[in-house]
Amino acid sequence: MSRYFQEEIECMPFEKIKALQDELLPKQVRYVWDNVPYYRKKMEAHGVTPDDVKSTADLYKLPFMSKADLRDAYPYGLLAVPLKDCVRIQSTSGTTGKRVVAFYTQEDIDLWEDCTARAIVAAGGTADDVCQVSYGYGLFTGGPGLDGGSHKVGCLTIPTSSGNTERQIMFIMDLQATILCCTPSYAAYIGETLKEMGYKPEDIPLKAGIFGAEAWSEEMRRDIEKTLGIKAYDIYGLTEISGPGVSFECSEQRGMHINEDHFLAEIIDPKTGEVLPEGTQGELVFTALDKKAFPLIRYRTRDICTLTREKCSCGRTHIRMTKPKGRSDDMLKIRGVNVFPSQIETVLMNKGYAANYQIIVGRVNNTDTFEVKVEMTPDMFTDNVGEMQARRKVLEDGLRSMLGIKAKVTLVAPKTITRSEGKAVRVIDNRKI
Ligand code: DLL
Repeated sequence: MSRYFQEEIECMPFEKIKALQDELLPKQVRYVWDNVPYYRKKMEAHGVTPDDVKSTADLYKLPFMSKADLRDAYPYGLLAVPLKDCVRIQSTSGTTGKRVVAFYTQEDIDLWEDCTARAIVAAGGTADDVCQVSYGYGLFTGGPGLDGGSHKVGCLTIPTSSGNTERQIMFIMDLQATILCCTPSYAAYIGETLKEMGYKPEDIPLKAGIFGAEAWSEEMRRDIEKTLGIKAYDIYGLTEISGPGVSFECSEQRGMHINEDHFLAEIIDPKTGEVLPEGTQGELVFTALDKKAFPLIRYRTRDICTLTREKCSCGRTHIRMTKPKGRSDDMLKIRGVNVFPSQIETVLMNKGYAANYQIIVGRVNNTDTFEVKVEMTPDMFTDNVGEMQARRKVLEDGLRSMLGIKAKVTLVAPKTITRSEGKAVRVIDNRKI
């Protein structure tokens, strides 16, 4: 068994996990208070000092951090070590222009790569595997994160980065890649291209995929698994907290285990900030328990999911999070109704379409317009008007029953919606509000 199945940590009894977190949290709060004046001011304004935090039971007393804090403190305001101790930055585009820049010491990078190594091992990876990393390399954490984990597991790593799909396929086939790491939308595109090139699932050497960085539905998972002849594992993470590997799926494929020796998770009501009991859906909040350079406490992710500590047959005891439905800031409010792109994806895929769609929202005479552009698969494509109308109606009915509001469906010819090599852009919101 690989040394990156860290059984003594990953399968710790709950009481031990709790004891570890109870020990780490007060230390980390004191560390941040001592080293990050921005956070110290925030705590003072909130009327709390490190003396008030004796265990995880006191977590609720601490103020939240959000993207707004990262923007205010940009670029160095949240750094807890001298810049000379940092060895790397990673970055992600912020929603309002300013980028989020996260800093890492070598220790932070080791911690992060341990997490992605655990994810690769949970997907069945060993030193015998050939792991193709088709997430973008560079400022995005996907490429560097999985690359580091793949090295730690001892896989032969193919650092293709994203893009140039024909070259991706050449390496998969010529070097007999067994594990593919990329966004689910790019995996679907690679699968579609392989199929067009005449490859059947049994011709493709891949056995597993580690796909994340964006919301994807169970239906999309099944579709990718079928096309590539693999088992597809979800992986979650965010730059602010380290990158991919904050949580990952095991062979059960029923939620992602959060690496609780490093990250403490809570679910809160996004409106009131109230901490919600296990099993309730809400916004995921993370505290990094032992990061050095960029140690965030109670960071609001905006991701909506639920947590469960139900026993997992893989033996891991770390708490599991459900697939995030999408970010609360990706959620569309259309005619007053909350709509997640992933709900639309579920309807389309259940009706036999691939995940090639676009959601276009606008506003005419103070009323929201809502159109879903859906690409037909080549075998559906026809110029028979009656058949097209019937197809459209099936989708419109399905969307209405899923969402409770009417959408206009436009069917478009195969290959007319731009494919994504990284995170897919599914929503075009033309409302200027
Ligand atoms: O996307 C890190 C990552 C890279 C995760 C590769 C997995 C694989 P950011 O660019 O900072 O980091 O974006 C983080 O992406 O808050 C979620 O909204 C979304 N996200 C990440 N993983 C998943 C997932 C990387 N498995 C933001 N399912 C997060 C749904 C995900 N959403």
